[in-house]
Amino acid sequence: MTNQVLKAFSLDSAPVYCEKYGFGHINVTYLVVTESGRRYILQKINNSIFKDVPGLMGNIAAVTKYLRTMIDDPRGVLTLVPTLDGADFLRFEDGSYWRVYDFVEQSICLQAPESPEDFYQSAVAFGTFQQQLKDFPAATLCEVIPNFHNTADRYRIFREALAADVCGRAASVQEEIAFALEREEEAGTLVNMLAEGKLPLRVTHNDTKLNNVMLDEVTRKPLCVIDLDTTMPGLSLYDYGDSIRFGAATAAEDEKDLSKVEMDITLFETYTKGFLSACPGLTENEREMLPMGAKLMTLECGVRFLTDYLNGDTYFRTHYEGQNLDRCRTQFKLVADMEGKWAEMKHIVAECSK
Ligand code: ADP
Ligand code: GN1
Ligand code: MG
Repeated sequence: MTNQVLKAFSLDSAPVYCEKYGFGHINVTYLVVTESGRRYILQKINNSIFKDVPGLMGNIAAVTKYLRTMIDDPRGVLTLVPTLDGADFLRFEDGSYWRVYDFVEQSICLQAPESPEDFYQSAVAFGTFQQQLKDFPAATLCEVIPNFHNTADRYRIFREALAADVCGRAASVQEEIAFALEREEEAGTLVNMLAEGKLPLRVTHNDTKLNNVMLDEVTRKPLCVIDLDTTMPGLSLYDYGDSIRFGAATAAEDEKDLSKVEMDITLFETYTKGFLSACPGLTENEREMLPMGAKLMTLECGVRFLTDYLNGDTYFRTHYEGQNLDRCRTQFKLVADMEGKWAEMKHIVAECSK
């Protein structure tokens, strides 16, 4: 099918290679190589998760066009390859949605930092992304997934899954359920502050995993931020927090041996420095809430993995039975670890804010 799909796009020459690529949990990504040797990324957009694909693609087209005016290196922003009809995406005859990007060449994409400097540079990348979009007209973006990082609402959905228990899995995960419920009261902290006008609404990426940033393979400095599907109005703390959740962890998101899973406080400090240096305009409240951003994004992600486990693994792509439960457990271990390091996290943020 990908052959048929590729025919609809304005590639430089005929495709000679097309294979699955990368480690995303949501879309299906392919690496495409054409006769000339040029490389592209083809993606089948997950339209059961993203209900409004034209709206989503409108966001990506607008944001990438805006960012392009601010950069010199063409690799500094994702470049959509149009269809032969000049559209930004294709709706294929079977109802599936597809898009093509130029491959970001001479780049690296990491699943875990290979050095603190790599992690620092990813912080600079996400901080810069937010800084560059500070005057972007946020109201023109559609809310791709409503309440995406509304942690309180994620709990509501979790409670529904728990009550339905469609797979009969709840009984076997009582410990995880209790862990989540013990922290439910905190879930509304950031959304409440937003509602009270104590935190500003910004244009944010909302999925700031380390593998959503490309670094130059030679300089290891940031090239661009990718995976723009969830770019929409949000809180700076979502972007900061999700990066800590994923990149400051000492083990993979689905590590089974929880003794290996910690939040590395040195990496926490490294990221905080990089993010604040690239994004100096954060308000005092935003800076003060950075540790809470890290904790709530991690807790929320754990709750989402647990919800998906209860629902029978219908949202996140899994490669083995129980992977979502493993993912949930690493997130909860990280939350517990952050709670133990809370005073230190606060201290680091205060020092980096001086
Ligand atoms: P998902 O939403 O499923 O995570 P991504 O857009 O993050 O999908 O793509 C998955 C992976 O494909 C990325 O982590 C990265 O390794 C690779 N990738 C995506 N876009 C590009 C690109 N334009 N150039 C090079 N690699 C890319
Ligand atoms: C998904 O698309 P990907 O794999 O970068 C998810 C994020 C989660 C992440 C957990 C649209 O991100 O919200 O934090 O998995 N994206 C969506 O690894 O739900
Ligand atoms: Mg991704």
